[in-house]
Order: sequence, then structure tokens, then C-alpha cells
Amino acid sequence: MKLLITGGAGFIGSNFIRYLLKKYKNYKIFNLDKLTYCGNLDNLIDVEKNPRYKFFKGDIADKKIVEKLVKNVDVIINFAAESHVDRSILEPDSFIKTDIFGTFTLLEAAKKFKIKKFIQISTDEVYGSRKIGYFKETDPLNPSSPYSASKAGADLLTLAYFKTYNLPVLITRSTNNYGPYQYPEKIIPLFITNLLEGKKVPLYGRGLNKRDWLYVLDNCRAIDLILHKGKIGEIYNIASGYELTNLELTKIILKELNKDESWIEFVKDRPGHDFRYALDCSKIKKLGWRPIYQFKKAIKETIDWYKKNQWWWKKLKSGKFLEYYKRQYEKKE
Ligand code: NAD
Ligand code: TDX
Repeated sequence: MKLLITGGAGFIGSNFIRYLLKKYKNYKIFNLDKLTYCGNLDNLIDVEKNPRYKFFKGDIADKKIVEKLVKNVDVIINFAAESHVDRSILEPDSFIKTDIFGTFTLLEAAKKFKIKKFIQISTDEVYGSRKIGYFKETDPLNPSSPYSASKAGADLLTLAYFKTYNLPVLITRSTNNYGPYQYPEKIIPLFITNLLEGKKVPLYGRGLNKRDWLYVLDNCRAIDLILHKGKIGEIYNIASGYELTNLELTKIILKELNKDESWIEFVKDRPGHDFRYALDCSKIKKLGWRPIYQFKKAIKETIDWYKKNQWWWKKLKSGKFLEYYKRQYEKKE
């Protein structure tokens, strides 16, 4: 099988490429990535010389490079996105361009070259927030931020290409991932690396918002199953079922790094902050998937990874990153 993975230099995409190359010895992978601030070829240093893997620098919204690659593959898995909610609040433009127009460009090429499968990697955030209960795949979309609205737009376009053109599409919607190679702007790597640098951790509001935490390799296993056994035209929710308030999560990280609660800085809340995401995963469970990574063990291993791989994140937490955080805090005054 020949696959085009987009956004493969990001967090989940790079973990997925490594997972696929190891598991399937006859699969060939093209990785198309624009290398935005969070796209990082260091994430794939160990596979870059693999003869079954090839990297292409480019934009999923650029029809020319997209068509050149799509005509030579069987499957497209679209991980490429602007993915950080806070950035989407400050600068939504690139979210619309990549998450909506980029997905449209890929769908058009997939239609033109009669691709066998198109998998859109979406998110739990498209359903919006709920205090109790769990979203099913059939629930209406109710996104809150420019990020989740742009992902919802991409989902609707993807489904329209199935209904109108019979394009063989599938969609995955997962909860919050954590693990190695996650850009240190998302809560878990930001908090671990801040503490390792001797800085406080900025908790929004009172830290009572809840998230379901999915280890990235459990997500890779789920996407693999959907690639091989998923039903065309269907959406699949993916979650661990392990929910924590942000304050509970922060206390776990603090404890692992031998720090007390004085390292927490309660800061102004994120505008439009979703209280809780939670998914009903009975559909993917019927296909045969279950999460196998225990949070308590996987978070320890994740913290260890950031401790041991300071070369990886230290260079990311300088330059543009610092400028961005300065603006975040100006906004919070
Ligand atoms: P990430 O931000 O770490 O990586 C995104 C990658 O896409 C980067 O390598 C970036 O360079 C690339 N990219 C951005 N714009 C591009 C463009 N126009 N053309 C080509 N490449 C481009 O994101 P992630 O956390 O790995 O998320 C991957 C996907 O999974 C996204 O679609 C995201 O919406 C979805 N998702 C993420 C999570 C999570 O918790 N991280 C949860 C659910 C869904
Ligand atoms: O500094 C912080 N302080 C804080 O309290 C940051 C960065 C976050 N938070 C809170 C906000 C959220 O309630 O932690 C929670 C998690 O925040 P993020 O790591 O920014 O993730 P979230 O907003 O939940 O979105 C993530 O999950 C779904 C990913 O970024 C998305 O790409 C994915 O679709």
C-alpha cells in the first residue's frame, strides 16, 4: 500500500508514521508537511533514511504539489492542520486556510485521481462541550473556537464528498492526545517543560475544565484499525475514558517532578473555553479497538521522555514561541 500522510512532521502524524513503518514492512509512505512552527523533522530523525519513507515540504492547500503526490498513492490520511485553540483565538486566518481550504484541496485531488481511501483526522472539539454524558458520532456539531469550527467545516466537506461524489472517506474524532514529540504549547508538554525550566505553570480559570486523555499510540492503533477495517462513509470516535480536571492533571505532573502547588499560576481563562469533551466509543469498540495504555504509567513515561529529550524541546521554546507567549499574557492582563 502507498500512503500519503499529511502533517506527518507534527505530533500525532510523526508517531503514526513511525508506528506504520514498524508494523507494515511493505507499506510506502509519502509525508507532505509545510513545516509550520510546529512541524519538525526532528520528530522523524530515526526513520528519515528508511527507503519506504519520503518527505515532501509543501502546503496541503497547494494544488500542484498535492496532485503530484496524490496521483501516486492509494490512500490519503490528513493529519495536517493548525491545531492549537489559543492560537486560533489570536490569529484564525491560517486555520481557515489549512483546515478548511487545505482539506478541500486534498479532497479534490482524491476525487480526480480516484483514491481508494481518504481518512480525515478530526477532533472531539467539533461537538462542542457538555457537562455530563457522551457524544455519539450522530450528534450535531457545535464548535466553540475558530480551531474547532474550521475542523467542523473540514468534516462537513469530507462527508459531502462521500454523499455527492461517492469518495471513499472515513473520519476519526479523538480526544486529547499526549505522548512524545508534542509541541510544548499544549498543556501536558508545556507544563512538564516549564517545570523542568524552573518556570510556573499557567492554569486557566480555576483548572476545573475536564479533558479525556488518550495516549498517542492508542490513537495510532485506532487509526490503523479504521484504515483497514473501517466502513466507508463512517465517523469513528476515539477516547480513553480517562477524564481529569486540569487541576488534577497539573497535580499529577507536579508530583512526578517533585514540585508543590506553589508552582501553579492561576491565569485569566481562555475565551469560549469548552468545559468538557467526552465521547461514546462503542462504535470503534465494536470494530475491535480498546485503549491499552494506562494513564498513570504512560504519563510517567511521557514525563521521562521530556526529561531525557531536552535537545528536542529546548530549541522550540525560544524565538517565536516566546513572542507568542508574551502576546498571550498581554491579552490576559
Ligand atoms: P500538530 O500541530 O503537532 O501538527 C500539525 C502538522 O501539520 C505540523 O507538522 C504542521 O507543519 C503541519 N501543517 C500545518 N499546516 C499545514 C499545511 N497547510 N500543509 C501541510 N502541512 C501543514 O498537530 P497534532 O496534535 O499532531 O494533530 C494532528 C491532527 O490531529 C490535527 O488534524 C488535529 O486537529 C487532530 N487532533 C489532535 C488532537 C491532539 O490532542 N493533539 C486531538 C484530536 C485531533
Ligand atoms: O497553558 C495552558 N493552561 C491551561 O489551563 C494551556 C495551553 C491549556 N490549558 C487548559 C485548556 C484546556 O482546558 O488545558 C486544557 C487542554 O488545553 P490544550 O492542551 O490547549 O488542548 P485543548 O484546548 O483541549 O485542545 C486539544 O485537544 C483537541 C488539542 O490542542 C486539539 O488539537 C485537539 O483537537
